Amino acid sequence: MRTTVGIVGGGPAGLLLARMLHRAGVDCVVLESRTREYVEHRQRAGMLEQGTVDALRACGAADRLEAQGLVHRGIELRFAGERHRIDFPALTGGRTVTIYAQTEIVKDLVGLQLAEGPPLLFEAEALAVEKPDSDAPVVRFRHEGREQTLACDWVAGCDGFHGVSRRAFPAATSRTYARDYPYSWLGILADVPPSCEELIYARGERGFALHSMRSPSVSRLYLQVPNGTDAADWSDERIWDELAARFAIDADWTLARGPITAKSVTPMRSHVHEPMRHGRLLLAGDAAHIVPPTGAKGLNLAVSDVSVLARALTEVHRTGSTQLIDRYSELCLSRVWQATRFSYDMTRMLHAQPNGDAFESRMQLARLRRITASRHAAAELAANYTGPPLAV
Ligand code: RFL
Ligand code: PHB
Repeated sequence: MRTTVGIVGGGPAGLLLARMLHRAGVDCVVLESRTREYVEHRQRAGMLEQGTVDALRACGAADRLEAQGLVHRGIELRFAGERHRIDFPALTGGRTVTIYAQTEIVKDLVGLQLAEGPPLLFEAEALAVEKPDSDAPVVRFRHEGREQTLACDWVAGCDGFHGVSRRAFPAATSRTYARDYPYSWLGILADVPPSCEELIYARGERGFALHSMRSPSVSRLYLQVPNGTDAADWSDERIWDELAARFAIDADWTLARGPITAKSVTPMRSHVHEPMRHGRLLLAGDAAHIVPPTGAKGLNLAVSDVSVLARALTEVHRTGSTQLIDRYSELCLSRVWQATRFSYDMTRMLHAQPNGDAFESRMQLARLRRITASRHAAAELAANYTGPPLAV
């Protein structure tokens, strides 16, 4: 098999890149190791920056998002028994965010790609990206029980944190910056209308909690738990009791409970791989960087990477100019590091320290007080949360 751009991974990054390239008339093929069923039901992100919504709209993949997405104009911060609203449009000159599940974005993109192309192969596991520093890189993959090769002009490594693309970078010229956090998130989906209109980020001595949602009838909630926690040790009743305790304020407020339909534990890490390009191999999304979910940046960064990448590959294909592709890594990494910083700050400001560090706890409260007392500090949070405009 041969194509212009071989895309490894059919998550949001790979699928959106394929959609963008296809509309620009650039040939590509997507190889996805899992089944369609699996990728369409993997529970993950839910908060989309305006730039992400715009990018999906620009490539004709936002019909359902526009009909069903929930536009949010703020978030609530809870701490010390108080609630404080951060008003995004007022603080950012009109920016909002949209709640629409990653599962639905993936379903929309898979549906479009299977109907209109380009080729999307499920259960096609890339084994290695070979000769990335030549003019003719190759992806070796296993599909339908046999090993095959995809010869390409360019390879986009969109295969997530555990993918194989990153391994094709030479250790001597690349580097990973990483930070693990001493806590994880236990996430649940529940068939119950959300108890709030906007997301609630709650900080307290019992630990962090987040109330998000998927639709007017489905809630998504998260609890800070110790690393190594087994979701099976948390009964539904224990989860609801703990959530209710963490969201409690010095006023009447009730958390509605309902049947829990999914439960999983996610570790928290920051991870940035530099550079994002080696020869004709370009990384995008979680393959290049991971952020803790507190800032809700992971999916949004994946979309901003592929927006730059699609533009750069289209330029090379149409005009032969490598001007943009030569700046790919630099353009993406400046946004990546800002999102990494923001996610790190949000994470550290809101999670209880497992060792009960009293000084750190006071620092968290001081940061939260600053944000809720100063319009400048609140505007800084709002600008980061809603995200900067896309680079290209
Ligand atoms: P993905 O989604 O991991 O997709 C990679 C794809 O590559 C496939 N693959 C391979 N295919 C072929 N050959 C191989 N050898 C392969 N190895 C892997 C995989 O099967 C998969 O289909 O990466 P991508 O596309 O870069 O997308 C990134 C996002 O999924 C991720 O950043 C977000 O989900 C992060 N995230 C959030 N991001 C937000 O912007 N807003 C949020 O509200 C938000 N909440 C979250 C999150 C992530 C979470 N978890 C579980 C990590 C909440 C959670 C709990
Ligand atoms: C989600 O809806 O899954 C979500 C929202 C905001 C976050 C993290 C996850 O910060």
